[in-house]
Amino acid sequence: MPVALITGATSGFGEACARLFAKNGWSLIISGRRSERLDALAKELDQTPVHAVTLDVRDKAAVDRAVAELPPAFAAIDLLVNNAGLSLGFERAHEGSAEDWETMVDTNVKGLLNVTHAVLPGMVERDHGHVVNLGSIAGNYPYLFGNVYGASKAFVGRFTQNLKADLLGTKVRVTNIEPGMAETEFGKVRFKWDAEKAAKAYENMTPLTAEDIAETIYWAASRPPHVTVTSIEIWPTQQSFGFFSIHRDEE
Ligand code: NDP
Ligand code: 8X3
Repeated sequence: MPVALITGATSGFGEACARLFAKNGWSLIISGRRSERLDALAKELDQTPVHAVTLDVRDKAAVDRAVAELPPAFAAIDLLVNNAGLSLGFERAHEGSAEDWETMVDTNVKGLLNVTHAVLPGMVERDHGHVVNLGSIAGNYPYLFGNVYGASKAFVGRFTQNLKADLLGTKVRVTNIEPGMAETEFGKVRFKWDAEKAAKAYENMTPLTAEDIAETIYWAASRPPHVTVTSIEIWPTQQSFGFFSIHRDEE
């Protein structure tokens, strides 16, 4: 059975990926900070071998320990879905919170590096594996209030390309998935659990779903070994460059 490590499996894309990969016969290492959600997901997927690890990706020592101490059946990771991430706050840069900026960089940039650093050497040693990163359209195009979040996702895009360069000569693949607006807990986190504001962002448009993204990740991961999908932008039909429905009220 192939093994996938999914970060941020307690919600949204990560949780949908866990369900889809389980359905397709994968073993799973699911991780996130909210243990009770990991336990519930493991229970739901009771036909699937699941190893649940409560983990904050910002804690490098904990990430290293979690990967070093994997039970033997889960130790050879075939697929890493570097999904844990967040956007915090939605304001112009000169009004932004330094603490929010630091949390975004620590999670979306350094957290993704921590997990990659712990997992990638094993993949190269086995000459087999796939790293799927969660970038965003926010990393490719600027938009109002996107400042640090978009920059953190631009990092993910370029890091993915540079991994591709470094991995030439190995059979390890890398992919950057770059979604537009998808309705998950992401909006609630971005608006600090102001549910009304979060919902407003999706007013008069049909956002992507977590399942849309899980299917996209699954498609990229299930191409034959000689095919690497380096990046996929996936947009809601009713979103376009620089557009958020909430801007109409903010400006
Ligand atoms: P959710 O908020 O639904 O899920 C985010 C996940 O990340 C949660 O499981 C959360 O788990 C985890 N996470 C956050 N911080 C940490 C941390 N420090 N350590 C470990 N896990 C953490 O959002 P989505 O599913 O929508 O987002 C997933 C990824 O996709 C993110 O990287 C996001 O930036 C990206 N993305 C989202 C888009 C969207 O519109 N929804 C579009 C484009 C990209 P827990 O809190 O339990 O730790
Ligand atoms: C999140 C997608 O469109 O909110 O990465 O920037 S968007």
